[in-house]
Amino acid sequence: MPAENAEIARLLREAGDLLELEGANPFRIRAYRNAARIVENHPEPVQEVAERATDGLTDLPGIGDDLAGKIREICRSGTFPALEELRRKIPGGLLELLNLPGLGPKLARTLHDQRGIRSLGDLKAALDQGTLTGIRGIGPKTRDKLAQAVAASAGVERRFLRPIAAQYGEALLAYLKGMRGIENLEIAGSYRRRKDTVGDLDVLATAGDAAGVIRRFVSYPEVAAVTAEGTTRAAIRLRSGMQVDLRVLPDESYGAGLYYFTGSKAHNIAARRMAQAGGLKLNEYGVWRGERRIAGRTEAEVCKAIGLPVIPPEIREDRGEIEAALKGRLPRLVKPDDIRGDLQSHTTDSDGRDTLEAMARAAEALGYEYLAVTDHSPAVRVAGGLDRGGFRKQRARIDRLNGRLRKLTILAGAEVDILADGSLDLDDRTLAAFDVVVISIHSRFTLPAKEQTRRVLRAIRHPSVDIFGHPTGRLIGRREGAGFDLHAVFEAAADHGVMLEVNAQPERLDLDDIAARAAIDHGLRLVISTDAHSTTDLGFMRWGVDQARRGWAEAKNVANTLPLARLRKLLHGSRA
Ligand code: DGT
Ligand code: CA
Ligand code: CA
Ligand code: ZN
Repeated sequence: MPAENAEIARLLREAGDLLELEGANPFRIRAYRNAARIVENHPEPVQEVAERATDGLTDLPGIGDDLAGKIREICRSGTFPALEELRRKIPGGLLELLNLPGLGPKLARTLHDQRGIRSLGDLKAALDQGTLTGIRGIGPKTRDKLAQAVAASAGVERRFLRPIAAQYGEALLAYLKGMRGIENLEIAGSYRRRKDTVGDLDVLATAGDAAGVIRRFVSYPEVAAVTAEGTTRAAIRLRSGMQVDLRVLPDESYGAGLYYFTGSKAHNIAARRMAQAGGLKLNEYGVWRGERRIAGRTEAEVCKAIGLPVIPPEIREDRGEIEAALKGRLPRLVKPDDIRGDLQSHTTDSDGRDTLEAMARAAEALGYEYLAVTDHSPAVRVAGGLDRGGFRKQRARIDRLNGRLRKLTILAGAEVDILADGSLDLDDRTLAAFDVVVISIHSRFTLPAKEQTRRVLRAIRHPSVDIFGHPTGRLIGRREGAGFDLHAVFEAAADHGVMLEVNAQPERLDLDDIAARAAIDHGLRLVISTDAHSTTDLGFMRWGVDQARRGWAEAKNVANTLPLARLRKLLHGSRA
């Protein structure tokens, strides 16, 4: 069994977190986290890289001999000695505390050293009993914040970003496929609906030998616990914490089971109501007229029996898709093949990890017609933002590079910060000279809604702006987005010809599905951009396309499906 990249990354990250709790050297901590990110985003299994050549791993950016050794050790044994030592030294419950918003390693260490708090449960008890008084650095405000965080965490289930779920899910499917006699095999649920986060995986299979499939499933080497085991269904928890449900279905029910377990629950209820109106019963075993099953083998057959075309799983959310289907008005959702270029990317000139030239070659290799290079403006100091002189020099290099490139055109752009008062972080003449201007928020996410709205509206009205990038600024599971009035902003964007981005970074996917659809309903055009900070990040496009599909986006709603000449006209038009 190869170790998945996500699993290797998880262990490296855990080591980084534990080191941070220990108060270790920040450079060591960062080295682990960088390595985790590199491994996680690497397009091929890192284990294969390691096996191919002795220096394969150290060729990856940020991975030296030491980390390479640890990764090889993970591939071999599922862990590495330094991590095991850290785990022995530091209680695992402390890691759980770090997941609370506002609770950093320093505070976690104080809680541990001063009051022996080793877990979320300990913290809860200490708060309840009021024993967190009299600790230096922990005043009433901090206690309130902790109490809120603990209360909020109670109802929160753990969800996985879709690409991480994909790595665990695909590896499990590959393992199950190794069994002879498996026929159909698919992951249904939110995963098949391509939702941005996945609560658990719902695996469906058909096979002559159901008991054999169950046996193989519960013996998967990555299993941490078997939580249910029956004759046709079982459930496991993987070492990563991912839960997986398995159902082995009879052939004649596979389509009905697939339809049912793909969901969503709300869609199922609406579909069942439709079936009932036609005198039929719909459940996970089939479509029934009285006692007789009239469909069930394939999803297409099931849908046809209840009078529906097959609705793309991405939009099965009971948000009007059944009505649209009945009227023959289902959207023709945008596809990865429709994408002709990427409209947000970064290079080593600001905080990207690859050079302008390398980014251009990688975009060309993807078959793109254009790539907008949009390095940061000066306000994002940690990102090494460029000033007007920096952008001017970069422009000259882009012009020379465009002279040499055969198929690809680099569009000279910038990702310009929206400052606190809604003004932009570059002067008007500099802004007017770009081919494409993306604006975005990188600070002050918590302004009151009214102020935040005023700020964004002012930025959108600037005549040089083309695209509002990762509009809310949310980071899934880590940061709520900025709370502005989305509809007021959409209206202003429509008035000023500003396009809205669906940022394809797995942690952002911002706009989300609902907001993307609202933008389209406001007559806005979307762009799907990777916001790549390296050549491999350009591969994030598929996650952005999935999110746009969940927002009912067709190719015509997405600007970067246009050929370059038409895109240029559109960008030029927005400057009018
Ligand atoms: P998740 O796992 O939270 O990301 O979301 P899902 O949609 O994968 O939900 P899950 O795993 O609880 O259930 C998988 C599918 O099974 C769900 O999308 C629809 C179906 N399902 C589950 N419970 C019910 C139910 O009570 N009624 C109906 N009609 N369908 C259900
Ligand atoms: Ca699920
Ligand atoms: Ca489930
Ligand atoms: Zn950046």
